[in-house]
Amino acid sequence: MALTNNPNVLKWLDEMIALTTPDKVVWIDGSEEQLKALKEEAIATGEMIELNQEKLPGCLYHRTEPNDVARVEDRTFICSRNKEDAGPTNNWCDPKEMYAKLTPMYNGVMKGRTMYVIPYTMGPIGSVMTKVGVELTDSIYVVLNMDIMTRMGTRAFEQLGDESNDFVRGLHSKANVDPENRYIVHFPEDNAIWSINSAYGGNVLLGKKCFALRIASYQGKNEGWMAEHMLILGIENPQGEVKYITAAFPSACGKTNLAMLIPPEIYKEKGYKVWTVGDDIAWMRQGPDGRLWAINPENGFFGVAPGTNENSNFNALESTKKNTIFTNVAINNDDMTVWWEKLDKNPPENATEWKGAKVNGKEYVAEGNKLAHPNSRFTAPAINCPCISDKFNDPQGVPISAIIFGGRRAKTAPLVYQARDWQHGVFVGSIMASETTAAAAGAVGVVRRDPMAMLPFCGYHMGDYFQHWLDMGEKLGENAPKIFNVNWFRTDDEGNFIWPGFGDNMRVLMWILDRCEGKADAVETAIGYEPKAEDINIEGLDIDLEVVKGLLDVDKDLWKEDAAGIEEFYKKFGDRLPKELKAELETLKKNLD
Ligand code: GTP
Ligand code: SPV
Ligand code: MN
Repeated sequence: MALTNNPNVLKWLDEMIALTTPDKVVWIDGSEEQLKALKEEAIATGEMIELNQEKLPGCLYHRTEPNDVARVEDRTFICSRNKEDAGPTNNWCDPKEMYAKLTPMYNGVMKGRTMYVIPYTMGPIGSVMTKVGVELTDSIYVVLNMDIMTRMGTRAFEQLGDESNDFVRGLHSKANVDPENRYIVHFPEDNAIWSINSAYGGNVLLGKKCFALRIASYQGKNEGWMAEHMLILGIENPQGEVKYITAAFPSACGKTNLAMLIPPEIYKEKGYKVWTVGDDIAWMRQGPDGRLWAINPENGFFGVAPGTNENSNFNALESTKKNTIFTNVAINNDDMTVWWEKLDKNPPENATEWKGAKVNGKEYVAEGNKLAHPNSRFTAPAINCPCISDKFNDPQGVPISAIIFGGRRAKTAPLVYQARDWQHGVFVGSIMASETTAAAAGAVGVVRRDPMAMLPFCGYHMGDYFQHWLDMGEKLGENAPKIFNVNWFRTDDEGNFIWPGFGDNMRVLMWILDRCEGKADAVETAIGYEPKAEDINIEGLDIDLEVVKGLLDVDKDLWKEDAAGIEEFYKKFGDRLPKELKAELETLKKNLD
């Protein structure tokens, strides 16, 4: 039984059924009974493993192919009609050519399988910011993840209505999970996403990176709003006032952790609290009051498991205690619970590592192996999070006071600095660089430019994207959030992180908020405003003022090297690089002399 009368949905669905020829088509209404039956089926076929239902109620385990454990940037395409519209940072192919190449691969691909029709929204039901997607997939794992990550089911068709054509068409088949024929393809002008031969997270949960960033960034440019790779958090002061901040860090660089941080004792005892609105994606637009407002389009967290523990991210760990799907972590066979690196110091002896081999976990780890894949993840419902914001489902979203950029830099970038104004802030975001992580296939630890943490996610020409940022600043005027840059990852000569990070990052956020309220001083440096070292509160930490001074140090030689790298990077954008950014680069070079 069709769940909608919308002719645009029905016509497209008919075409996709004719192409992929599934044995059966199942409409996902989102009901408890339907989800329960799907879980049982996935457990029966071995696609999912049931975990200890006393210790981890409602939790399931899933393992992907070893060649299919992360996003694949070299197989991700933006197929705009004009090559220039995809820009120099995206893989491009002519849409006609790409459809012609993929169509035979989808031809009959669901024969012998069931097609699940998943209606979902990105954003709270009823918000003017919310958008609808429909994903067709042959994977129960996708259905169960989409249930956690989005608002899924009949209510999404209600949001769409019977006439609208404004929905993103997602077609996914795991096919044979063949890495040589894996494609993650976006057709921004058709509102369409085709994903094939993967069964992993960001490649197949099409509401997330594919829609909510790549397609949505393109829509945002055309419609005057922004789709960003940003967490959203609220900081409540002892008077009960909450200020909201967004932060863009590249994949596996600390968004989930910052979004859920637990304030250090010195702030907790005064009554400060942190509330999570989102941990990965923010959609932002100017509100009726002129300020910038943000919603989190997602409904759950697809978070990095390794490194998550009671001390580093208590709230994330708590979020995974029920109704969570674990992907590519290790299993403790004694009690069917899960384990990953740094969860605790006791790898299970009777373990199954992420590829599925039974091992003695203690010995295995002692020999230098990893029990969980470095990009293993949990999919946890946002409502599980102890510090979820009461504005999480608010259709208005939250007003943003500050925007933070940041990456993983062993050197060069200081602990924190503030942009002189919005235009300079856009420059600061555009020159972001970060060491690559396991979140994408390929080398790890290589510094690359990743503007606004959007390099793998911007669905159009990045020069136009910079211009869109400048235009938004123009529109926001005096109401524009203040822009900052942070770096938690500076290392000493032995390669150890100098800054304690995690909850202690609150100390930096407090300076940022004070700056927004005109309550803190700053020193002007070649790269922007920095705090006076004594204005970063280090009470209760075992680092001293000298260490903070070191973390704030701007090494002009390193920055000159960086400026040369930026100049090289900017050349890619040709005449689509806004002249304002070129001017900012000249100012930086002058300041460094
Ligand atoms: P995506 O989900 O891939 O977009 O990543 P994310 O930005 O949400 O990253 P996440 O918060 O999951 O952090 C990734 C890794 O960085 C984890 O292993 C964390 O333990 C580690 N990490 C996070 N914050 C800090 C920090 O302040 N300092 C240090 N040293 N490590 C951190
Ligand atoms: C990221 O890589 O930035 C993620 C995980 O948040 S994925 O959904 O796989 O893209
Ligand atoms: Mn991400």
